This record gives sequence, C-alpha cells and structure tokens, in this order.
Amino acid sequence: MTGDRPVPELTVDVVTIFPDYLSPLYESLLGKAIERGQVRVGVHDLRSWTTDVHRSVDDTPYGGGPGMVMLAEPWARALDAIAPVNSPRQPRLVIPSPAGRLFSQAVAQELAEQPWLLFACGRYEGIDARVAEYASSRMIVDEISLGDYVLCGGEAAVLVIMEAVARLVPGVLGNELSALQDSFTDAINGLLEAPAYSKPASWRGLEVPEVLLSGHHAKIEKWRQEQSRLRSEQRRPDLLDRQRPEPS
Ligand code: JFB
Repeated sequence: MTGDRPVPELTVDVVTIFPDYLSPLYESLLGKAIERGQVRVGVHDLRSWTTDVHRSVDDTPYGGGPGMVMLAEPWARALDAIAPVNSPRQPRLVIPSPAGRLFSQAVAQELAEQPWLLFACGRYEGIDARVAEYASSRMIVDEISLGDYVLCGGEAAVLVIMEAVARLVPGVLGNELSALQDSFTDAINGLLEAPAYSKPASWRGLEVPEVLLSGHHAKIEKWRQEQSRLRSEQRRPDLLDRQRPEPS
C-alpha cells in the first residue's frame, strides 16, 4: 500500500452563515467526484471568525437605509485563514451578488478551468464592499449574478453555479460527450435542443414522433435541427439573433 490518492482537479471552499444550506454539494455528481478524490469541498461557518460574544456578522449601513450589511472583519479573517496572504496559490473568489456580471455557460466554462474556487455567500443587504477590494489585491474577484430577480443570499446561487461547473470538469461528468452537445454549448447551433422521448412509443394516447422510430439517422438529425430552430423561435428568439450566418 502506497496510500496514494488522486490529486483533486478542483477545490471548492464556501463561506456562509448557513453551512447546512450547502449540504446538496455532497450529493449526486459532485458527491461522486468527491468520493473519487477528484473534487475537494470545504464548507466554513463565517461565525467561526467572529470575535465578540454575540458572534456578530452584520451591522447597520452607513448612509442609512433598510436592512443590515455584513461586517468586513469576519470576512477578511475567513479569507486570510483559507487563503493566507503570502501564499503563492490563490483561489478565484466568487461573490454571488445581484450586482454581479450575468452567469452563463461561458462563465461556467471559465470557472471550470480554475483549480480552486472560493465562494463568499452574503446575506442581508450584502457584504461590506471593501471585502472585494481587500481580496482583489491578491486574488481574482468575480461578482456573479444568476439573473434579474432577487434572492435572500448567495447560498442558492452557489449550488446553481457549482452544478453548472461540476459537469464541465473533465472526469467529473460520467457522460463526457453530453456536456459538449447540449443546449447553449452546441458549437454549431447555440439553440435550444429538440424535445426528447423515451419508451413506450405510445403512451396514454400520446405518440412519439414517427421519424424518431424510423432508424433513419439523417432524417432524425434533420428533424431535430428543425425542432431546435422552431422551439428557439417560439421560446427564445434572443438566441436566434446570436446565430452564425448560414453559408449562402
Ligand atoms: C446574491 C443576495 C440582497 C442586495 C442583496 C446576498 N441573481 C441574484 N439575485 N439576488 C442574488 C443573486 C445572485 N447571485 C443575491 C447574494 C446575496 C442576493 N442578498 C440579498 C437583496 C437585495 N439587494 C444578499
């Protein structure tokens, strides 16, 4: 026995005041990758870096206004403990925020190429803005928004981001090909996928489109491309505007 373990391709640290919220990270795809030693996950309670008896993590906002703001000092102590100031190895710091750049498949791809991601989950009205400024002197800081709706904190965003990222990490996804073929990543298309069907061919009076049962691969491919275009026109016309022009 050598005791050799596979070197993780991806390390993920998450700082939050709700560590239990991140338990889904240990399930499914990522859970299997953790078992195989390809991914390392650390979830940390921000309150362990507080110093007062009340373990305070928030206070009122300067300039007034509703709600509370997360204190800079516990965050700085957390960052310094997880990624020491003089260490040459630094994570990409991802801060979910309604004011971040919009998350997309391209951003997921970019994050999947990083060896180490550190997520900072805010609550209340967010984290004192100086924390991002402080961290940016030694690590790349990425403020990311999932979309134009308001969440109560960064935890749910981390779960979404990690689900999108994990399946792009080589060796993490079981089916290596499907990550490349599906919606948004399809290099040829950039459109929505055609609808999918499984057995039985006839179900409660509803039929699978005949062509899919034909075994005629060229016809099936043509049908799927038509469906892809139709669906995109109906549901996501914005995707057609980004189409590569057809050769004339
Ligand atoms: C993320 C968050 C809050 C400021 C803060 C921390 N797409 C998204 N919407 N909302 C968030 C998000 C992402 N990613 C988000 C982190 C925090 C929301 N809040 C609450 C609400 C309003 N203004 C605190």
